[in-house]
Amino acid sequence: MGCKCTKSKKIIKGLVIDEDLAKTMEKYCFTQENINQFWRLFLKTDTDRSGTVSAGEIFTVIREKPNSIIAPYLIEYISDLEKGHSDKLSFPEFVRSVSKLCLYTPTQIIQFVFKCIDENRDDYLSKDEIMFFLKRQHEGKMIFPNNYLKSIELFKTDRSDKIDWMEFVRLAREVPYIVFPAFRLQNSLRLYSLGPLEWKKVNKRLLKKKKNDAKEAEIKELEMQKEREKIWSQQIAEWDARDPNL
Ligand SMILES: [Ca+2]
Ligand SMILES: [Ca+2]
Repeated sequence: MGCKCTKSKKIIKGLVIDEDLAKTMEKYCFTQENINQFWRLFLKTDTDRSGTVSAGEIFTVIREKPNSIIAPYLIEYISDLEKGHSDKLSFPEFVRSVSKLCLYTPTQIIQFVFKCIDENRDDYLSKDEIMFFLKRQHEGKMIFPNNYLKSIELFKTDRSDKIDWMEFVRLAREVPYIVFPAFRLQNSLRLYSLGPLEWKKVNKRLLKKKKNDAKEAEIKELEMQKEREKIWSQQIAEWDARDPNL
């Protein structure tokens, strides 16, 4: 079932709701006011007025520096989301990307970090891949402190070249700073976009929509079942009414 909440309030000046954006609004059950808020944020973020936003521009608006420990996570997130385009986001892409990250559950955040580090995309992490991720530099300076690397070296694994998802969850518990910046990024994006309270409301609406959709699917299935039973009973009746002499 669609969401009726997208029809309230007026569209603000300059904002164009194309098919792509309308789909995102429907998917995330956004109100018109939510999209207006996103538009205001987009204009504020797009400081060079290019019509797109870059990771650097997002850093400014969420008050982070390019050498902050959350930088590698945001850069990975944007480049992974919009592969094939560029490292710049149009307005519909911006809304979609920010929303996706803001609505991630804690497990999804850890999965996202796993994906960021899994350079060769084989669904395993090697200690080398983790080291590579942590050795990132900005303008010749290390982003992560040296003791981060030491903790990874000391972390006991069954095999240092094949850390699977379950083992990574254990690592994230024992060495939380590896996932902590991603949670901080989510918090900042929530704070500077719709605000934590509004994100809670969006979550509630999404949950309600999910329940309604499940209910509708159940009703549809029952109707189909009734229809199938009707056809069967008609066929049985025809069978029973047949002339036994034929
Ligand atoms: Ca720009
Ligand atoms: Ca890998």
